[in-house]
Amino acid sequence: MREKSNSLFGKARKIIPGGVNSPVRAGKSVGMDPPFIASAKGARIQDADGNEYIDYVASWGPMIVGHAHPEVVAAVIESAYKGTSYGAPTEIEVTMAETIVQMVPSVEMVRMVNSGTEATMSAIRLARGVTGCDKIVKFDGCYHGHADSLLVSAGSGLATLGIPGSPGVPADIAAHTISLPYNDLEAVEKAFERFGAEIACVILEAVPGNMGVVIPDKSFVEGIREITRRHGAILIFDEVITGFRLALGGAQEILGITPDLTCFGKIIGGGLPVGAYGGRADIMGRIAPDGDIYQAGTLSGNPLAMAAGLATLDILKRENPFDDLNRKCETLFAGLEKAAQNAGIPVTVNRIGSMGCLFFTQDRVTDFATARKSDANIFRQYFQEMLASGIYLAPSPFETTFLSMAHTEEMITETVRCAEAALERIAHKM
Ligand code: KE4
Repeated sequence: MREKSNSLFGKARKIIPGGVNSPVRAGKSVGMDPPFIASAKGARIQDADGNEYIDYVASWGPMIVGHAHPEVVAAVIESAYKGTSYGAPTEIEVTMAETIVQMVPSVEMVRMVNSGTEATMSAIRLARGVTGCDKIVKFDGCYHGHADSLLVSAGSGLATLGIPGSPGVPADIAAHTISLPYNDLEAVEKAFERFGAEIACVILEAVPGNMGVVIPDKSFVEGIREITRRHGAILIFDEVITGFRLALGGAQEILGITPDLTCFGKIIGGGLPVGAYGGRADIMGRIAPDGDIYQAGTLSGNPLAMAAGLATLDILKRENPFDDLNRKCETLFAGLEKAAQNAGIPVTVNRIGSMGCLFFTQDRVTDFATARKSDANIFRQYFQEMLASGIYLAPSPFETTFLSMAHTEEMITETVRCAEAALERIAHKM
């Protein structure tokens, strides 16, 4: 089964916290030790014991063109032979900036960083610096990385000042964060009535993927755009997941909303460490060294990461796979939903483009409170059954299933067949 993975995990736990370099990989919520991955190609990954899986994690989103795409690999190799980092400006960084500006009309200027966390952390500092305000608004269930101001869980009720979501986050930092229910425009109105003059920005996942997938009400995002404009607060779209995934122009193209700043990550690195934030030139111009708001990074714009990201974006621009990705994702989730219904297991599907999620609840899922009604015990069994059948899902009920260009109809049919058997077995144990 997974002797090599288990042995590696045993060693890892002694010298890496939790045996992993990012908590969600440990799979605590699915009650099993994680397979250690040895290689990947297209839509398939192989673990250290040689077990092969169809991969729907896609490295949490970046691998939209598939693993080890020949053009991406070639670009990285070619770049590596010229050196791996200079700490100096390069032409490829200009090309990446030009590409993002061309693909996302709301972005007039962009700064490269090394992760989604750095992108959102920097965008918030910029918003605070430009407005002179300290408070920020986020939404329960949205994850924007692990910067202090964003590791905040809401107190009960609306327009409540945040409380630290993790030890180590000072209470007086968390107190500047207001966390509200997603899709609740009235709560946003109330927060601005109460704190309007103190609010620097509203940050949201334009289509959340970190409470499972939640579909924004059009009136919600349109309302937030109007409220932020009315109060002079900066609207930040966190498109670390949705950027270049839902469309060439990301979720903002689908939603028809123009944010003031956008945060990117994942796909723009093609699997290498990259983040970026960008938007209105009058705001971005305040960033050092032209401006007075500081942000920096030794490896920002790293040539290998730029090469991998640009190769990925070039493939997306050339192939324009979004309709096909949407169709494949629709087929997958229609099959999964039918499998659950045939097994008599209540399920709700939220899906948009190439990202989707099964919630084991019969209620609609429109925010974190409703997402949490999903039966974690059924999800745990489902995850374990699917992994045993060779289907690699995100090891958490509050993540996203990602389709890539490398997923074939045959793989989707196989996945649905595995789900039918898995859900039947689970139903028989209920
Ligand atoms: P990173 O710092 O992990 O590159 O990006 C943080 C981030 C920001 N915004 C959104 C919408 C994100 O989804 C993320 C990171 N996503 C998680 C899982 N959905 C990364 C997985 C992990 O933490 O290992």
